[in-house]
Amino acid sequence: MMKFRKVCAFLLIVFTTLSCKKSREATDLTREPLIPIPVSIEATESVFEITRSTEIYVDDGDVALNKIGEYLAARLRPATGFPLKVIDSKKQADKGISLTLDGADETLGEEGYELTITEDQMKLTAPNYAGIFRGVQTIRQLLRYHIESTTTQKGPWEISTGTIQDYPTYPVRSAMLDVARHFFTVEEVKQYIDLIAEYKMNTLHLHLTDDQGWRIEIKSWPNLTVHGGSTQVKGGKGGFYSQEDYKEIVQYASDRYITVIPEIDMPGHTNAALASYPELNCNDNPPELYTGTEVGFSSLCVDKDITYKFVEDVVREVASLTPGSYFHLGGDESHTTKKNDFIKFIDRSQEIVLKYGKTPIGWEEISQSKLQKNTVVQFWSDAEHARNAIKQGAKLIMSPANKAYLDMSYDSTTTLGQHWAAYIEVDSAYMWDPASIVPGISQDNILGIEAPLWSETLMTMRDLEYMAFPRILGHAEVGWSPASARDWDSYKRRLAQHGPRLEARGINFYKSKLVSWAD
Ligand code: NGO
Repeated sequence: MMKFRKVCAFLLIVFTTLSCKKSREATDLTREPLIPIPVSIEATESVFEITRSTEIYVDDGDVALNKIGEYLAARLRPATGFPLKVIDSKKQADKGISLTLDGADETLGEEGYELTITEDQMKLTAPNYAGIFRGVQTIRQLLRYHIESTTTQKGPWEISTGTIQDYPTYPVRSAMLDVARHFFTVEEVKQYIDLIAEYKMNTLHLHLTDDQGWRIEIKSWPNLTVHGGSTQVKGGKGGFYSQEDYKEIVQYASDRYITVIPEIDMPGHTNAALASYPELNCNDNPPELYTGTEVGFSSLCVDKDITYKFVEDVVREVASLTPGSYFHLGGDESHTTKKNDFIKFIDRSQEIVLKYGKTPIGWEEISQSKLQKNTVVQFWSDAEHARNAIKQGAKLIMSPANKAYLDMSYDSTTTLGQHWAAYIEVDSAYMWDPASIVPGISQDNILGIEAPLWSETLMTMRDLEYMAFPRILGHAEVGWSPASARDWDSYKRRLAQHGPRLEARGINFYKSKLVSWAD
């Protein structure tokens, strides 16, 4: 009898232990706080667990996949403390984490992916590497926020089971960084790249030149950086990227499937260049370096031949360092350039950009000139310019200043930023639809969105973070997720869960009172 009881007790323990695995608190993949919200999620209400013995399998001999596997492992190793070996696998793996292009659904497109999670396996498939990289960001967000810690945390590392199918609404989802008003180092730009990558953004627009500073080395015009890069707003010491530095940024971005768009702002916003080379001025008289924050007072001398030699040298050198297909030629606020001169300048500059194999982009004012076939126009405030652009068949990047500008203060108590366009609280930065901003312009006319971070008032990385976070998460979702899936209440709930995640990464973000931040 005693023996029978012991056996029963033993069986009970075994049974409870086994059934525990299945009956762990019900999980629901559809309720995970993902940002941007995926196109479709189906839940199967069980869990997959990353353990000490989990391995990451990638297609055999696929160097790019192996690199993404290592990227994922590097993100997960510190907090889990697990080895997470990346393994080239000859046949499709049926356990652990698998990253594969094999059998992917081509209709997912350039950046789409499918993530299938069962109790035994988490399988990420995509027709292209960019899709795998975006899907990896989803995996990171499916784990508890402790995964962002740089020191070992207590597990378990569970992920709800089910299937996610996902792809972006707009092909361009960009963040702009103004490194001209205040200079930011290569390391700081890399940090920003890492942050935007996590939210599936795919473009970094670098505003490399402005009145207050020229930040990219041009070997044929060295004084641009020697003199023109030597200061910044309020007279700090400024700085610039050597061509090697710039290449390093471009490579770092490209490793994260992010394209860099360089901007050389012309013909206005050029005081730093005008101060560096007398011959670029109509009167050959160079102005002093400028450390204020006014806009619209400078212009290259549009009638001089040397101006176009300058433009061509700069475009040639920067284009040769830039693998991405776009070159941003600025074109905003040339208030001291006569309209005809402006048009003449933009016409010639577009041709120069095309000559060096790049597609021109310019701020909305360039739609006053004759746009080349593929020239892209960036809307920021004037609906008429945007409509002129689409009349000419151009596509738009939408950066409405009163929604997408990250340098706008949150409210009247924000000590950083400006508010000429609006105060932009976290809800306002989320509740906008690129296709409804300008009457007469629809989704078909739009290539994507961009959230620009102008740096007149921003001096440090902490300043940048405070203005960008959490608003940039909202812009990332506006660009990625279908309008039908976007909803402030759902977003607010998900964003609340990102608070601890941002904190774990040490990001100085604005804790808006509109959000009930999770502890
Ligand atoms: C404007 C201006 C920039 C300023 C920014 C500040 C554009 C396209 N040009 O936007 O030079 O830095 O506002 O918000």
